[in-house]
Amino acid sequence: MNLMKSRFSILFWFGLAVCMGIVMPAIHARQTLHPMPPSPPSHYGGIEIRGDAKFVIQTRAALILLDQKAPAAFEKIQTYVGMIEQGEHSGMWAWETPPRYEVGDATAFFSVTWYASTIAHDATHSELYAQYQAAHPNQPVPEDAYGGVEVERFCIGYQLDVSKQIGAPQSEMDYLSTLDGTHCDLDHDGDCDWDDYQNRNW
Ligand SMILES: [Ca+2]
Ligand SMILES: [Ca+2]
Repeated sequence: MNLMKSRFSILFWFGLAVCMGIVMPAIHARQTLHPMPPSPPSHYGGIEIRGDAKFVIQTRAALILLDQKAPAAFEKIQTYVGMIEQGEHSGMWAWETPPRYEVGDATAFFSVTWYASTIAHDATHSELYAQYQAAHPNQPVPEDAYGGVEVERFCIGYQLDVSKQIGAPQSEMDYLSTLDGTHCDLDHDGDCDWDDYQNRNW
């Protein structure tokens, strides 16, 4: 009887351990393969935020920081960015209604200050697009009106100003100081086009 009991108990624990061993990695793999489900649309200051719950929390933190520490930049963002959406890469879709800043996780979760500064950077691209469009009604907006090396330099300069205002770490400002406006030309063929966008790891 005692022998039966201990054999049962060994088998029981062995069985449990085996199950745990199989189930836990399976749960882990499932979490890795499928991101969190999207949250219902969230808003901050009139800007719609779309993505999973972690992304919404991080985006709100970045917008609150801008609202409190860089109010002029925040006002520009409210004017020229209508939606911030979690995506595979980061890019500003200035010609959409409303203008949409798509953000990859590498950018959004690097730090709240870095993320906030990129929102200010991309709002500047959108502002340039909208300003050209307002000045030239019913005309297509040329790419160099809101993109290209000179525009990138301008947007990076603005991003650096905003980084200072929001108390970004020195390392982030040092990094921005090293950029010369060609960071978007990932295949080094002299332009920043769709091929480069597809190659972005940010
Ligand atoms: Ca290129
Ligand atoms: Ca190209």
